[in-house]
Amino acid sequence: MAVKFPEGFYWGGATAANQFEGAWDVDGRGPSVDDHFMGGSVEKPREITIDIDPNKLYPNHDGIDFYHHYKEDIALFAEMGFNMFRMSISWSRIFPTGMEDEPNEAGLAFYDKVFDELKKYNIEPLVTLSHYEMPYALVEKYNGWASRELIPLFEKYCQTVFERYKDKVTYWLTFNEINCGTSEMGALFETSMIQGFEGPASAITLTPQQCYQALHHQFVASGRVVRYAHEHYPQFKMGNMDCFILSYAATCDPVDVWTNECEMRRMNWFCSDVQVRGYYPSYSWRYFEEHDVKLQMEPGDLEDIKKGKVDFYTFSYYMSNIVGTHDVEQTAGNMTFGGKNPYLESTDWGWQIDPTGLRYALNQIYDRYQIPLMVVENGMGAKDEVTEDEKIHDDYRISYLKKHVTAMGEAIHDGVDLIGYTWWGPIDLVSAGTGEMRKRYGFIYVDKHDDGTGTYKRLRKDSFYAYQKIIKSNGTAGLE
Ligand code: BGP
Repeated sequence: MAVKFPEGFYWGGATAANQFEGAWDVDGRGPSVDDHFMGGSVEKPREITIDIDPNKLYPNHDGIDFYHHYKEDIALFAEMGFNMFRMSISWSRIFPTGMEDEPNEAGLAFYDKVFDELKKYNIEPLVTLSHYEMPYALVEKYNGWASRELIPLFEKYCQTVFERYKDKVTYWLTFNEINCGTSEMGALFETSMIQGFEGPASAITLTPQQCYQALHHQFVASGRVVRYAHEHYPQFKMGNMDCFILSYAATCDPVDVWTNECEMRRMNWFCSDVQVRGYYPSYSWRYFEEHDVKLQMEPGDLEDIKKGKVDFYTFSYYMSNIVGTHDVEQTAGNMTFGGKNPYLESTDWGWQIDPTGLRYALNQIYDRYQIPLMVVENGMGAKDEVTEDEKIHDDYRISYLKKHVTAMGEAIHDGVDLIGYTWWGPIDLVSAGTGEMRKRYGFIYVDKHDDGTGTYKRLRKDSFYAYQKIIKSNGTAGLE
């Protein structure tokens, strides 16, 4: 049966300010948390420093310099046929420390230019309000989302950008991969609780109490912001964003099946159950009891969560894992480690490639929530070779793309209300997990390297044309 995507389906790409804008200290921008992260690799975790050492390399400082290349880059996205572009706003470009009363006009003006450029090509922006980036001053003063004080500061920032861009942006996401906050490694990125910390990112220790308390603050912040948006800008569509790490039971031993169910709840369902349904799921109370979590709440918190339900559900999907109680070999993955599945192949970074899992995830999510879905990140990090005549033959990426688009077509045929797909890193950018440039996701190659060298020249890879063909036919051609 041929894959069929609905009319008006959104095709595009996804990015995050800290990973591609560069210009980290330009036009009044304040340092953001990720400006304190050095580069690493799978073997060597990213090093975090309290002070920024001019003799060290911080890859996010320059990113791929979208700040000065946005016109060229958006023209390339338009050439591929994008009708949606996911990006985030850098909070510290708008409020350099997060605590100013007045926003930084130069920062606001930059995003005006970006949105105007997108409009020129009829590309709809999808804006993440917080994508692993908060002003570092808020880490220093409040230890990130550990503190309730962040709620009003986040509200002020959101209200500022809502008012400024109300005629330019309709689709908004509150927190990127909020569910990563349920685990230590993810919480490091997601909740920025690294006050006074220096050393390898892997050395961070956080208790469940710290993680879930920080998440509670984010749920309240998200609820208030969504509610505010609905009341003041009825045209806005507000979404959540989860990192969906699908897991399968490693065996049919019922104990494995139950263990996996618990893992699916923790990793994939807990945060979206709160943000989509508007309340803490029934299973969370036992989990809190058994993990020594005592949430501190204030009157009105649960009401804010209830009144701030999202309109659509979005997620990233890269891979799947297996979970079980018997001997399970471990492999690396997105913000996590997980069991190795003997039926799947992996990328060079150990992420297991599972397009059928995407169809399965889409069905599971839609059955549970019955609201429109978007896949707002999916992609393959790989090492690319540039030939002498400046070509990049990335068949592996094309194959990954086709299989995942086919899986989405199947899910739509299954009855899932899927409305958009934005490939992660349509242009090469700095990896979040490892800080590497050589882990490339793009359809567009950027001449920028891990040692900081490079001309920033952009080149079209073979996958550029493959995606262009898929988009042009609205997913009916180019999948063979
Ligand atoms: C997601 C993040 C992105 C992105 C992507 C790929 O978890 O939302 O910011 O980076 O994963 O991960 P990585 O960059 O570690 O390869």
